[in-house]
Amino acid sequence: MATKKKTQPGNTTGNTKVNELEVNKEEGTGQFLTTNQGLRINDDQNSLKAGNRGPSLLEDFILREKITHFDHERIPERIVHARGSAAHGFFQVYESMSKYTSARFLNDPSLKTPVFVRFSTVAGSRGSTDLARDVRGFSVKFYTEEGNYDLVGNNIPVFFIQDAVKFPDLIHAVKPEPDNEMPQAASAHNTFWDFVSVMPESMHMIMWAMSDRALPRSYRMMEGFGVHTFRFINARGESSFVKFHWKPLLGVHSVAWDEAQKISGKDPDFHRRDLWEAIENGAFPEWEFGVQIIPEKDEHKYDFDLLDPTKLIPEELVPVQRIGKLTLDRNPDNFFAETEQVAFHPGHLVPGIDFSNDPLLQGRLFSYTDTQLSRLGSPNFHEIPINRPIVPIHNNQRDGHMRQQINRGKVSYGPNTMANGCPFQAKVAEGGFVSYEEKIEAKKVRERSKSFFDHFSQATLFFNSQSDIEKTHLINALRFELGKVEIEEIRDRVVSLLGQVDMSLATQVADGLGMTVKKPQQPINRSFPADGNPNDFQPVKKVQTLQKSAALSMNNTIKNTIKSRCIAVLIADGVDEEELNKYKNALEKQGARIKMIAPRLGMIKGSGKGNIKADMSLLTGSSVVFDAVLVPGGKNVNTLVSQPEAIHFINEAYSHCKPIAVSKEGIALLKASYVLHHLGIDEADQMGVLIDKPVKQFIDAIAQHRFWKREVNKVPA
Ligand code: HDE
Repeated sequence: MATKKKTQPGNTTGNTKVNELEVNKEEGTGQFLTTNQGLRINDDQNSLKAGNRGPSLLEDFILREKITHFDHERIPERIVHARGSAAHGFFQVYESMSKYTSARFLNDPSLKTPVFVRFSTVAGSRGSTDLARDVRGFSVKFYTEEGNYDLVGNNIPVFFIQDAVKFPDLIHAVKPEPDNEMPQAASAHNTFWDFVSVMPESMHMIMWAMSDRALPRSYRMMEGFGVHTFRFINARGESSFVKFHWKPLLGVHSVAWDEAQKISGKDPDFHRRDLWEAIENGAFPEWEFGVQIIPEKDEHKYDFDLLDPTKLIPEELVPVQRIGKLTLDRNPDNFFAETEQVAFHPGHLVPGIDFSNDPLLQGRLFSYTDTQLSRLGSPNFHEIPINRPIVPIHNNQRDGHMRQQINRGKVSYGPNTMANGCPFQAKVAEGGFVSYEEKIEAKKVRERSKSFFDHFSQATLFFNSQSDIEKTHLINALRFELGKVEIEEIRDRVVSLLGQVDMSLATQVADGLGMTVKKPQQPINRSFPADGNPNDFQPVKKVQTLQKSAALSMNNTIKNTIKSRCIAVLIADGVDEEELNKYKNALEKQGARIKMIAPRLGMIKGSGKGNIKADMSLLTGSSVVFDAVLVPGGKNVNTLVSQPEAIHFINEAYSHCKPIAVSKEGIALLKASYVLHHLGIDEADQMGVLIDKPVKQFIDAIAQHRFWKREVNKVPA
């Protein structure tokens, strides 16, 4: 049946050519403009006035409705994780995990569970850059047939603190300083490092946060972790401990720190755009869901405490089983309605999953409902479409701000007889949730278990597991961050804490700061109760049984794909079309995205008869937002050599260790740049600079992501 073309009342855009597909996506297509009461509006251009030059009338209910709504458009941003981006998708388990958990979405491989996933930074406000050195949030809402399950994790498997009571302090310390609201989205300032310097439990997380993990290339290329130990419970009520992981199928990759800072200026939406565009282009991001399962009887087997969120379980001790896959395949329709209003909560559980007694997790269980009440403004936040479960809700909760559900009948209490006892409780066999019956015999105390006191061993394990380049990046990050700290005593304390992790690390950081590593001040740990004896609260360092863990280094990640990588092609009039097309076709076949960058926008003349459209000019396109650069041959090279921006493009790509491929003629651009002053032609190949080489070699180089070894000779940024 032929579809009837919709008319567009009131479309007065005249000669603007509107893309029909986009128009059809718009909610108001073919509809009249109305008030929120459904009244059709006749004039949205003029307010009601006493005469066309007279005062506006209070009676203009249309004006008042519109302005009132506008005045209330903003809601408080999240106190942490304010800056975020999200997408829809689905999750499917590979094989039934019923041996360990009764959670239905983990039992049935034929089930496709819808998900909504939000990634975020922690410290910055909503409008801050995506490229801050920061932990990234990785929150997954599973809309399961048994209700919503939220896994609200991070891209780093441990946390700064062990007890929820310290969270407001940590966040106050890292957020902009309260007198002058500076710096935005940055931990490089006095208050953060002051806190760290007297909280040795943060040392393990500091190692991660100062590593390149805190500078992801893309949300699609970072791992996710549940952080806390949780419980799986099977149908027989048996429990095992479990740690959750997300493993990206594109590998784990990062950008360089200098690059991150520049991207923050060139494109502060870099991660948001990357996620959005990948999904729009059909390059759907994928992660495998991993679990480390620890039998209940092994609770005390390790030299760290499973309940301590500053510790991970090395994969050498408990391997990660990959049990399912997450795919993100749809962008939100509306940022506010979905990404902003989504309300995650570690306490949104389904039968088969339960909490451990991790004191950080326990505190979170209070915080997330409380924060939604303040942010979304009503206990009915579960009725916002993005938060609604896919199963019906029946209970005796009623009313409140913005209630959507229209409950029928007289009965809003239980037990009752007037509604035959409905809604009634579900037996376990009917999907009723029961908490795990953990035996607890304890005194009521404010105390921390001594098993939480080793603050350094895993920090050392992390440092030892890094490649040389990763160690250098980490050291430089600490030099940068502490270099921004103005109070010398704070630097002294942090550097001496680093000495507890690794003396070579501390010495190198100290060298960069022009200081020496001092002996730790006593007490190292300043967080002890008023009546406590400081000596009882000092960290201990156990003898490390494991020297290295391969999974902790990004150097060991997957490097076998160029899918969705962005390649800049520098062109100008006279570019060799044949060569250009050969590269373009081969790269696109592997899933890469090509952007043509020319001295100006518009059509660029090829060496033959064709014209090539420039996607960006040297003014709008910057090397820092690309993964690799290609300079095809032809007369274009002469023009490029005369353009300082083109030379800068190559220099930056080189100093950020990106693969560069040039044609025989393109070598002139390398000569005009810094590259061939730093690199001998004979070593260029191994350093990811390919001169007149087959396209296959370029593809392999892009899959390597970066040639960090270039940095060994200290390349200027
Ligand atoms: Fe959160 N955290 N958090 N957190 N958190 C919030 O909840 C909180 C912690 C995490 O994309 C808030 O809805 C406390 C660890 C993510 O919407 C708030 C403590 C981990 C997100 C809150 C922690 C996280 C949040 C702010 C210490 C990693 C973003 C807005 C006890 C496992 C969720 C909101 C999203 C958000 C409190 C510690 C992850 C204030 C009190 C550890 C990914 O409720």
